[in-house]
Amino acid sequence: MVSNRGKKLKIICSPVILFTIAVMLLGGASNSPVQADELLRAQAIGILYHFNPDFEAFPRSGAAPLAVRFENWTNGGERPYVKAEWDFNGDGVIDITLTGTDAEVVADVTWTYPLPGVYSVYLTMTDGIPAPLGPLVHTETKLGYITVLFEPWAYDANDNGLIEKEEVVKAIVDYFDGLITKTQVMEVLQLYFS
Ligand SMILES: [Ca+2]
Ligand SMILES: [Ca+2]
Repeated sequence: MVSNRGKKLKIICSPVILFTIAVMLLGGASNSPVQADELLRAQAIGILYHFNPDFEAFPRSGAAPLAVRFENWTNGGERPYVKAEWDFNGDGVIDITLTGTDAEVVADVTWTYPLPGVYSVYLTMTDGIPAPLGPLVHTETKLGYITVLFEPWAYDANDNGLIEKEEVVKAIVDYFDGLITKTQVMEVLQLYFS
């Protein structure tokens, strides 16, 4: 008897059923305007679904070009997750979108940063709550998360241990394109003259 009751309670406590009950209760309470309904819906979802997108990067700093692997540590919400959208350089443009199975959505991704700088990273996750209740879409923001350092030897394009004229020219062009600083182009020039 006791274990049966426990089982029933467990079924009743599943997020989808709890959410449905909450919407019925909240929706039946009044004939409130649409905006208030939306607010109640958002509150009910917030209470019933803890959805927390998260990630970690390895490594978080190093010389350009820097290849970084990102692990998706999202938890909560309703699985399977349906979409992961990564913006690795904080410019508002999604660089990689993952869809498919839950495993494919949360798969590791790798991004190479060609240029020095400090980059913010955004991960937007879409979970699997069916319409009209869902899906939930949440974004995890890590400001200034990746630091890509300047390495003058990166201009040794043919990897022969010498900075040659055409390689210096590349650095100077990058400087005039605003990709590297004056100090950085001077570092490349020093290697050329040394
Ligand atoms: Ca981007
Ligand atoms: Ca060279």
